[in-house]
Amino acid sequence: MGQQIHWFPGHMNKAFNEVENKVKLVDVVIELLDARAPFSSINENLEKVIQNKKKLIVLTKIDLADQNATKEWVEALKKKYDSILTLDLKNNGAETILSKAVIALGKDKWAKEMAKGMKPQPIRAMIIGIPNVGKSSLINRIAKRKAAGVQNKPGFTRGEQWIKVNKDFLLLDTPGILPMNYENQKKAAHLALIGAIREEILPNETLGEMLLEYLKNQYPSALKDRFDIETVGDRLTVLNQIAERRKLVDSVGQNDLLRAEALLLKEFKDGLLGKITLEKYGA
Ligand SMILES: Nc1nc2c(ncn2[C@@H]2O[C@H](COP(=O)(O)OP(=O)(O)OP(=O)(O)O)[C@@H](O)[C@H]2O)c(=O)[nH]1
Ligand SMILES: [Mg+2]
Repeated sequence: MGQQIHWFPGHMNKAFNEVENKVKLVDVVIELLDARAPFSSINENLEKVIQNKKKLIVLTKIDLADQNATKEWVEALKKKYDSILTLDLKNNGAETILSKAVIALGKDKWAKEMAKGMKPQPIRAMIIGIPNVGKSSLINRIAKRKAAGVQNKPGFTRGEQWIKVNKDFLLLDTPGILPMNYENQKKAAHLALIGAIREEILPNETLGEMLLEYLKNQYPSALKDRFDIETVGDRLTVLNQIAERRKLVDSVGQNDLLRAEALLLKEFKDGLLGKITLEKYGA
């Protein structure tokens, strides 16, 4: 393929430094990972920065992911991180579940405070994650009907707004956006397929090829169910079939394969091809 992935060290460092600074303010870091590509959405570089913080991993968009694959990811991630949750933001219980997990991770801090004769202080947490992973959705969900920030109390950095989730749990109201893993093309492609990379760092042709190859091997019925394609042939054959089924015709009356490919990618991203996970644990 040979495409070069553009790398912007300046931007990356700036985004990373911002997260690094904010992490200093909290006890618990909540990192969101897209359940369709957990491996590519995790930022390994951050591990060094947050060594002494508790880490809670939340798999998001589980409604779009393959349930069995998600279960396997949860089991695997449990071994590596302090706590793992899957959150369905359409479910009312999300706030309570998150709160319980955060407070459980803060118990050590409380023990230390009490040992020093202090009154246990609320656990402070922040949400981090790559673009489009659901950070704002989760914060909005939690912030709903909550009192305004508590920034006027001593000990809080000016300009930082905290959402008082309950008496034991304060959440920083702005998430940390993590730079993405561009270090290899496969990860970048997965991030583009799930919509975490907006710029066209990889051409649709490359993404279409990868997606079709993956579906053929892992989810052969997805194209049948959506586009009535019985056997998955090569990319151009499939694109022609999609163009025909959806009546996508270009200005000279030919099947419009560019639009067919864009449509395929969009429908995958929107979950219309079914519940599909691009990365299986251990695969
Ligand atoms: N299907 C589904 N969509 C979700 C879920 N959570 C968030 N979304 C959608 O994903 C998109 C991105 O969500 P945001 O909450 O804006 O993500 P973000 O991490 O704040 O994104 P940036 O601010 O761009 O970094 C929105 O269209 C949400 O509606 C989920 O659990 N399932
Ligand atoms: Mg956001």
